[in-house]
Amino acid sequence: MKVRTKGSAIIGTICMVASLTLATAYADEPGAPRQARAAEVTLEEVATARNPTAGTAGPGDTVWIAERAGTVRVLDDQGLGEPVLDISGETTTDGERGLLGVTFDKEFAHFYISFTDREGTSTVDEFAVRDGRIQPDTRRTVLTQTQPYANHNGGDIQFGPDGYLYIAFGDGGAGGDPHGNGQNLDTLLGKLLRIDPSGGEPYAIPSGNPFVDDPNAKDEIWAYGLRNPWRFSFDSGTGDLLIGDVGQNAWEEIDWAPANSKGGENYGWASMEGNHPYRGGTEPANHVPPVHEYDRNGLGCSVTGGYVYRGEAIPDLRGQYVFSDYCDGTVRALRMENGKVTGESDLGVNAGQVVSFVQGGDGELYVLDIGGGVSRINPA
Ligand SMILES: [Ca+2]
Repeated sequence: MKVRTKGSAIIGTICMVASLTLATAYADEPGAPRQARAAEVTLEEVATARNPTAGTAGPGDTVWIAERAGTVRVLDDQGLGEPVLDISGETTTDGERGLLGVTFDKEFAHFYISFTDREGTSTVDEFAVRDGRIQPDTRRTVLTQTQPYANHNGGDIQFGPDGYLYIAFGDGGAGGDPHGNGQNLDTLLGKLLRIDPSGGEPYAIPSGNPFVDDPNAKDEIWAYGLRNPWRFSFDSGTGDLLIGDVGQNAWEEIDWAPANSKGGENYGWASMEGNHPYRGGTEPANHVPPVHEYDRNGLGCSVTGGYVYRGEAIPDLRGQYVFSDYCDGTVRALRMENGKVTGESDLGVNAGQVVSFVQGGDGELYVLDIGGGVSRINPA
């Protein structure tokens, strides 16, 4: 899913082999420095899906899993059920396309899907939900965005603690942001959006959005300067925002904003890649640098943002941001205090080609391998 503009499968294989080699070397050197484990965990594969891409907590302690080709299936204690939604005739799986995001509103009254349609146009649709079931005849399109290329669609959708719907779009694709979308406030590409789907038809703009008074900027924009914010989340404990923004060739990054942010953050792309000027770019004066970055020389080549763990089962992990990488599925954790990373560790488990995390209603985390695995992170 991270699929860059070049042979990603090969990159992924190389990354995976390199990391296995590193892990082995580590084990053979008792004197080598070792990062303290954030917590002792194991992965339990609880289901196998068909190319799962995203998921969300559903009503009644269920977890709803989106499959890339266009189906949604519900995971409960009986396992993964038959599809409850099937839009496979309306999407494609070329490039980085497909069904890319799903979420409920806070009351489980509406279900939202984010996908690329048969023309590659990013589309967010809404369904009413009654008694835990999608009502197909209530479907409506909330927002669309045409895409110039097949990659960097972003597509994650999440409701914030403010009750508004946030939508992440990548820069439109190709490589190096050829149209300058990241820094252009007159496009929704390369942005995190904030809209109110229940406040108008097809949606309302929250009055506090940062650019509503700027005639040269799209009112939907919450934050900008993003390349491919494939996965983002809100800390269910603090309300802070965390974004995993996939890098171009050198730096993978995690961006952060506090719960009391007024929006308008410029995360730098394509002037910056992580903390580094990109292609001779100049750092924007208002650049908000990542709270964490990593290069391509170690673990991975395409960050997959996750969640701050707020579950009960793994007390040592509470308050840490759990994330991974598509090319090296080592599950990692960041300790954070007031927006600063104070520690980084790996959790000693590898979840494969990690395309997404899902936070269950109980706060426990699941990790999705695009190859099929749906695993829960359990205490060891
Ligand atoms: Ca950035």
